[in-house]
Amino acid sequence: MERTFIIVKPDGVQRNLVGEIVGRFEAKGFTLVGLKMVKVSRELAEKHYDVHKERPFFGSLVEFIISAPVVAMAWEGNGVVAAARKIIGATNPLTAEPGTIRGDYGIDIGRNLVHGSDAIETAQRELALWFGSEELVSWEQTVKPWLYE
Ligand code: IDP
Ligand code: MG
Repeated sequence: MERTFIIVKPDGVQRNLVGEIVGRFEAKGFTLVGLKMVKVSRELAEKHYDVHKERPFFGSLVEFIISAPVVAMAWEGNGVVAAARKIIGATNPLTAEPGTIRGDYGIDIGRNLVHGSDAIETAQRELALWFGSEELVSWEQTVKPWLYE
């Protein structure tokens, strides 16, 4: 089953929105298969954002993600990678649709609350970077027949 990697960034944790953000994915029906609070090291931050290392905002992005704890999560379900990106909303919270996490709770592109993997391969890379295999829990939700035909 497909999995994706989600982070509640430091702004989401500081603003007490962890429960709200976790709840969006839970209510959709996706399965939580990994969850931990992390004080991110500079090394992990730079690896995670490696694809952006030539961008002008790379420095501030890394400084921000290491500035306070984050909540890292793995979610599982059919089509979860693309669906999670829709639940999160556009990168800039000002243009993100209402009803999305960023559209409902954010203003500034550098304070957009959540990270979500942008493709299945990215999700696999990010999950391997952030979680040990023993930290990811395979389990069957008893509600599954009510979520999937
Ligand atoms: P995404 O988080 O929607 O996938 P990316 O383009 O992968 O967006 O950028 C990673 C993160 O870098 C964004 O979530 C945002 O926090 C930050 N970011 C992206 N573009 C800008 C920008 O133009 N200025 C400042 N920060 C940016
Ligand atoms: Mg991205």
